[in-house]
Amino acid sequence: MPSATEQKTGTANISYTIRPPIPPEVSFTTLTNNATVSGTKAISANATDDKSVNRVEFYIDGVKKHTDYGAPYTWSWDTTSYSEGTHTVKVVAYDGDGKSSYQQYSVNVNNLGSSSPGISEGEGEDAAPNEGRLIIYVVVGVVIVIVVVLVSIFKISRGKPEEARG
Ligand SMILES: [Ca+2]
Repeated sequence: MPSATEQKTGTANISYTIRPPIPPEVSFTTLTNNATVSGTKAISANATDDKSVNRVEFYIDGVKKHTDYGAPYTWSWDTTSYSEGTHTVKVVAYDGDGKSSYQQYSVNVNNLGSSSPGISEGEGEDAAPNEGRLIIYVVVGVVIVIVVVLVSIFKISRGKPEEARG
């Protein structure tokens, strides 16, 4: 049976390798671990894959807040709606095979401390009095000019009768 022999030979020569899907890699690009954040913080991630990255998801304290389907993978996190103190920020990248990987950092939300909000309030308090002072200076200046002019006119008008008398 020559055909059966051929089939056996053929089968023996076939070889191939099954490779498991390779998960993507993801990392924060603008955030550092244990960073202090305030206001609106831009969270950016770099994601790569052997085939293609499907999406990157952004999590705060384990709650998904945003999904970005195209690079650059970014999300603006409004930290003012979160309590002061430690929170976790996580980015998860998925590839087309459903494989995923993540990176997670701890950050310190500080919107009430001695950071930028306090400084901006101080600038605001300084700005208004400066405007008020400027107005006062202008008014005082105008009043002084008017008084000087009136005094001059008064002296002239007093001087004339004296000259007329003398
Ligand atoms: Ca992959």
